[in-house]
Amino acid sequence: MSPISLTRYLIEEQQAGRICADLRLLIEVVARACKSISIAVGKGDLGGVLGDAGTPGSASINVQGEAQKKLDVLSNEILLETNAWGGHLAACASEEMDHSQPIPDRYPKGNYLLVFDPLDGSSNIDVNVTVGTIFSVLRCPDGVSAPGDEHFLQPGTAQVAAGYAAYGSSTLLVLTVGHGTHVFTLDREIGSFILTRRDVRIPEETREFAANVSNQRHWEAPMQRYVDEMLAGKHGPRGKDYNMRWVASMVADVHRILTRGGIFIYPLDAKNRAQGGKLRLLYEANPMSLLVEQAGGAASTGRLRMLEVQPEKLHQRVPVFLGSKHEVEYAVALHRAHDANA
Ligand code: P6P
Repeated sequence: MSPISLTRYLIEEQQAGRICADLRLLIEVVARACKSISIAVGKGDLGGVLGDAGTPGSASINVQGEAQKKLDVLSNEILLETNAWGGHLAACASEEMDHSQPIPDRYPKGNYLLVFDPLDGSSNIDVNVTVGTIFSVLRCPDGVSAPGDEHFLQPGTAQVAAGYAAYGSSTLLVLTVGHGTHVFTLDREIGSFILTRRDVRIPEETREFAANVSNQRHWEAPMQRYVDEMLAGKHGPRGKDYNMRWVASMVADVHRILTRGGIFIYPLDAKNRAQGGKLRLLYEANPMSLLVEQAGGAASTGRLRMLEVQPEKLHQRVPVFLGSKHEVEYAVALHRAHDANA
């Protein structure tokens, strides 16, 4: 059978009545932007786009308080420009922008909101480690012609599509429109994303965890216990040896989990407690959680199903536990037991 391109997959989803033409167009445009970002990332030093944005001695700092990389800024610009004129969006929001940005009045507006992390894991760019783009699609509320930040504050269950592009040894687009999670690989010779894994399933059990364990002393007690138990191996309470991986690029860690199972944890810790966590809800945790749930996994803040969190701020941060269902359930149970005895 001839390869199925992203375009053909989306047309078949539209013909099956699972998505509309506007959403199909929006996803195609985001995929096109990701191809452009992949080319920019792939040039590395030759493209003059590595290193920090801003000028020597005057770094460019984003709303997160993080030093922006040149590729953060470039990726954000690519996503905004590519999505401006198509007529399928009402507004965009980004990790790299303080506030959401309406589609310019000179262009037609659509019924969707797009929120993204244009280049997640960008601290890894200068050391040539996989980075990615994470995106989430929401409906613009009916009757809202000039959406603002408050219209993006929808729970993860409201997402109509979510995905990421991974700029690694190959460039991948991993996508859900609410009917399974699917992997597309960029064929650079024809410039198309080709369906390479349909309906990914995450094993319910795992022996692999992803955590920045250097933060363990700052975690809440149940999470310190959780990781200690795994480190104790087969002679410990869990009765099995675990492996650990931490790329410090969520896209890379989540893709490994979608591919072979595992659990990704970024617990609340003393350093980030005031902000509510490290990872952002709207454009990291929610899209990744929808992809993981659509692949048979689970995603939680440790105390609440991630997709049911009601956002209160555009750049809200949350603790994240996602991946193999039974492993996430165990971590959640430790939180519940801790809270019950508090
Ligand atoms: P740490 C990247 O900055 C990011 O937002 C995620 O991609 C990644 O999982 C996490 O932060 C890494 O955090 O504290 O280990 O650098």
